[in-house]
Amino acid sequence: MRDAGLEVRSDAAGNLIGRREGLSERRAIAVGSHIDTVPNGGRYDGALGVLAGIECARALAAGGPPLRHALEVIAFANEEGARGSAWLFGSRAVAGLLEPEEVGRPDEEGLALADRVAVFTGGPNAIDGARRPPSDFRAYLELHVEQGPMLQALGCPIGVVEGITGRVSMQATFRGAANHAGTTPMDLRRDALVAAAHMVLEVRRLVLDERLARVGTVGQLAVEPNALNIIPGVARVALELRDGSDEVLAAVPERIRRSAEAIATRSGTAVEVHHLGTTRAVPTSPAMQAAIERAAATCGLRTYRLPSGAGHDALAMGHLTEMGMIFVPSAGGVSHSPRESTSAAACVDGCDVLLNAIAETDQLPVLAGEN
Ligand code: HGY
Ligand code: MN
Ligand code: MN
Repeated sequence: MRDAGLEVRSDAAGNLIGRREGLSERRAIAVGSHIDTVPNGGRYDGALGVLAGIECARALAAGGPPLRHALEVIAFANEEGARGSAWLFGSRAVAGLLEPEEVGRPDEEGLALADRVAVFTGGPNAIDGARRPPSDFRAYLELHVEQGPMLQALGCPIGVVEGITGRVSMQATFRGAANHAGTTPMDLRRDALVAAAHMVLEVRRLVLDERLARVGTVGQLAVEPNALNIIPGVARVALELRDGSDEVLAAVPERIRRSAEAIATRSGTAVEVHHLGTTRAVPTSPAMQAAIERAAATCGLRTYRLPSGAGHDALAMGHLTEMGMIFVPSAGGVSHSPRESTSAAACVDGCDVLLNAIAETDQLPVLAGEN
């Protein structure tokens, strides 16, 4: 970031922030995305937005009209929540949206996010130091691969995101009785994994048959003692459901809880259901949608408006300031996989539109409180 004319610092949540002052206004136009990814993920999810932000800063430093506003390029930490299930961790720390319970919950290695962050920030409550006021920003823009099939299917180079999905994440731990796989009669078993297997299919049924949410996924399963010849005593599933409507998502925890308890009763097991978190859906700003469309027109590129089924740091930043997202096509709509791919030409298109969207945003009316 430094060779792009940016002063670089890291904050108390592990985000990296590069900043260059503007001609007259202190508020920043912030761009960026996340530098983490998922296990066995792809090379574009997050990385494209960070590299494009740095490239825009470099281009602006090398020439072009000086901006009225400051420019910030932010590389957010732990957007995927691969550590401790708190997704959008770095950006929600900036927006002040992290729940104490999330950062205090031990993760799969028994360490809480607050402990992990304290290692490099010097204190368990330092995460609050990452929080920033709305008055720091004029707007936030994020370039990201679509991670879906729409743009490629339409042959359209640029997506203008209308809104970012909300999500409910939960955990259900079924407890039965570990026992000998060879000597325990089938009718005397209390098999926790059988209960968890019913839960996996129930999430799918609730979404497909009852329309509980737009999508539902069980992505994690842990079995104890996890041995070939032992009837599983404990089985833990982690699940998430997503929808663009907060009202739809509000009904999810109680419905999932009821289903888990019914499965436990039928299977002779006990179940503990934890609601890990709810992230509200956030619309993008109409002014940012229009700025992106003008920027794409300047680049001679067609656009298409679409919702995002994926979560993004822009969702958290949308709680602080006007927010917009630019999508470029994903080959085959694939993401969160080594097969994730976006052409170099599409990445360049996205970067060009991001640069012009920064310039368009810089011309928007100055907000009160600018100094
Ligand atoms: O899970 C998501 O939607 C994003 O990739 N973090
Ligand atoms: Mn992702
Ligand atoms: Mn992402």
